[in-house]
This record gives sequence, structure tokens and C-alpha cells, in this order.
Amino acid sequence: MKETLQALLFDVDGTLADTEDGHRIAFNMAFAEAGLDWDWSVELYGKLLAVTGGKERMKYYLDHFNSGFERPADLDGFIAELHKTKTAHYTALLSEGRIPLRPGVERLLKEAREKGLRMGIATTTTPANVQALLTHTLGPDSESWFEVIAAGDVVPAKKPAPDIYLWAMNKMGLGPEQCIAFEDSENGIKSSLGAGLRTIVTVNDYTREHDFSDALLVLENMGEPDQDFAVLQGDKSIVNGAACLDLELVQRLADSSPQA
Ligand code: XBP
Ligand code: MG
Repeated sequence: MKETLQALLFDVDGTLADTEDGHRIAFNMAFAEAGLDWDWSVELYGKLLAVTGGKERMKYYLDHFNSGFERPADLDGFIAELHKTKTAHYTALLSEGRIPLRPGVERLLKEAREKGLRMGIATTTTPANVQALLTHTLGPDSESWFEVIAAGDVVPAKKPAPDIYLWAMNKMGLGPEQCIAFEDSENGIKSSLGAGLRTIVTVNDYTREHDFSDALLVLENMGEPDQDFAVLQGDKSIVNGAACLDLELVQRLADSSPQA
């Protein structure tokens, strides 16, 4: 029996907002503050995004791009401190309004609320970052728009593992056939598909070369009715001239594929 669509599950970084360069800048600010000569360029950061999680990414950097660094005895503690500083810089960038939501995100979230669809967040990033992004883009009460905000270390295995999506659905008492996920990266879609979720992708400059072969639809962004709406991959007959990614199109996509 075909299940009705009941909930939308959103990734954060690269999906709700183009945040990864903000993260990169915040990392570099934390490194400078700690007196480290580490400097993550856009090109290097693109490679480091192979690993999700800021702490895990710093470890990956040391293992693969800075093996000569003399590691302190308590490397985990050292990285945890660096990450705290980074998070402080990142949330400061958000509070200055320097990272807006991506095109169409606010419109789709508001439409979903109006139509009574349930919403959740499933992200690798630190909970404080989600709170800051929502507060400084949609307002202080916008956290309550989401029934569940599954973030950071709440699950042991980060994306591409499906854990964060399974955790969110479990909290909402839903199965994948009742939800659609929104992602931006290969690690992200592996996680959502691994949790059985049909997934709509919006690419960004760090992820447009990633493999999204099993996505329901791949878009440049969610679009606005008065702006160009670029469909990069997917069944255009289902898009059927839609001016942007609205709930009607999401529903059509859900109806077109019972489950991932
Ligand atoms: C993407 C990530 C995050 C951020 C950094 O998260 O991999 O780790 O790059 O955030 P998403 P933290 O699942 O939302 O795409 O430093 O807080 O981990
Ligand atoms: Mg992402």
C-alpha cells in the first residue's frame, strides 16, 4: 500500500545554507588563534569534505595532509579544544548574518508548515551551529518548526552511515516510506538512502561533481517562482514545467517512487 508523505527531513550544511566555506573560514580562525600554521584552502577543504564531522575532519587532515605535525599526547583533547574555538567563530559568522539560507529553502519550509507536513533535521554538524543558523535566518522560534533536530555526536557513526536519519525517524515514529530527505553531498545521500529514504539533492560548489545517481531529483537549488529553476538530473516529465521545488512537486516525486 502506498504510504502518504508525512514528513520532510533536511540536511543542514550545503542544503539549508551554503555553509561549508563558513566552516572552512572558522577552522582557519581557530588554527590561527592556536598559533598553528594550518591553513585550509578551498581546494584542500574540498578534499577534506570526504570526511564528515569537524573533529573527524581535523584528524583526517593530520593523517593525510600533515603527517609531520608533532602530535600532543592527548590528541583528542587538543582537537576537541580546537573544535570548540572553531564553533565559536562559526556561530559568530552566522550571528553577523554572513550565511543566508539557499534560494527556495525558506519558502519550502513555510509551505510545508502551512500544509501541516512534519519536519525534522538530520545533520552531522554541532547542535549549536544548527541553532545559530535557524535563529539568524528564520528567527528565534524557528527551531520549533522541526519536531526533531538530530545533530552532531548524538549518534556514534556519522554520515555516510544512515544512523542520524534512522535516529530522527525513530524519534518521530516514522518509517522511510512516509518521508523524503533533502541532501547536498555524496556522504549525505549515502546516509539518507542507507536509511531507506528517497532523496532530493541540491548541489553546491563543493559537491556538484559528487555521485547522485540514486537521487529522486538533482537541482541547482530549490529555486523561486521568479528565478531560473535548473534540474540537473531526474525525470523531467515529473517536474513538468514546475517553476521551483514546491510541495506539489515534492508530492509528485513521492508518488512517483514508493520507496528508495
Ligand atoms: C556537514 C559536515 C559538518 C560540517 C562541520 O554536515 O560534515 O561536519 O562540515 O560541522 P551536514 P562541525 O550533515 O549538515 O551536511 O564542525 O560542527 O562538525
Ligand atoms: Mg550537507
